[in-house]
Amino acid sequence: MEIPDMASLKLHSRPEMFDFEGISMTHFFTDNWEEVKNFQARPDDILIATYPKAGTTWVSYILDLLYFGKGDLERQTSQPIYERVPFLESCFQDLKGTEMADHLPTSPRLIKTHLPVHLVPKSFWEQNSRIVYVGRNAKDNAVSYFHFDRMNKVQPEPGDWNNFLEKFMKGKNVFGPWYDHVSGWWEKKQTYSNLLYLFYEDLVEDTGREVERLCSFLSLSTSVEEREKITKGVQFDAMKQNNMTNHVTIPFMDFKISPFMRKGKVGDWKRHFTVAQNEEFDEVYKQKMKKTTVEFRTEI
Ligand code: PPS
Repeated sequence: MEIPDMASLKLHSRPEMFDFEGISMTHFFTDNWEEVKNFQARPDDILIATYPKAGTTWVSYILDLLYFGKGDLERQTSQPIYERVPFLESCFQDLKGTEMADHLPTSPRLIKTHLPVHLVPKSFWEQNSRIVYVGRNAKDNAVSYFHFDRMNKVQPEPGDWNNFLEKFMKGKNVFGPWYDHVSGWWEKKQTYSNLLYLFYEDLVEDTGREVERLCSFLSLSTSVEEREKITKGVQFDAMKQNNMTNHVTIPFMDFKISPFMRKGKVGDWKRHFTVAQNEEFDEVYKQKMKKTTVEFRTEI
């Protein structure tokens, strides 16, 4: 079977959002739902799970380099990261994440998902696959998601910043409420030992330390030199310059509006939130997060 090329896709109209299994979704992530639900995970699969804009691409690239960075130059220079690490539930015309994953020649397979924990295909749990979750503080996550929805023509119109923030606080974004996502996965970690929960803020603070943490979780004996090389290669500026990781090849993203590799910072929210917005956000946050023990840093 021939997998279509992302660059050939013609998708120009913004989708509607609707309720699906308790969260807001667009058809791009539900059209292939039977295949997603019945996806056959393997014991050596590594699932990279995140709320959108929490550092998916960053951790995908780190894992790709850890496993396949040595030797396969062709992979590193001509295969975009979204092909190396398929987006499980995505269905852009004939380009389906499940089929891309099924056709991956590599072992382990690295697979990306934005699904909340309760919607993850059950075979991942049955196979005891390893999962790396990345969480990012709500304020920076919201800002990043806002700019993404502005530039990505297959996302719903974000409206203006105030409008978007109201929607975010109500949990009406694609893939549902941030609050439930980060806390649902956090609860899962208490009972499922093959889950590593990383924080975007920790990655920014000390990427090398987090790469080491990943190696230890995955039982990889990557040398110090190799880890240092990888840590350098995955810094924001390097990934922004790298056409295999900066998403320039995706035709429905308008980089004139905002680049995919936008800021890569902790605390950029301060340039977006007004004092009033911040106060309201903190109030809502307290309510929504009162039952969970997961904690985020909004500055480092
Ligand atoms: S997506 O579309 O959901 O897969 O996006 P995702 O990759 O999860 O998140 C994109 C944001 O992550 C930032 N990013 C990085 N920050 C720091 N260092 C590195 N290396 C890095 N790589 C990606 C990216 O810039 C987006 O955040 P913002 O705040 O918009 O810049």
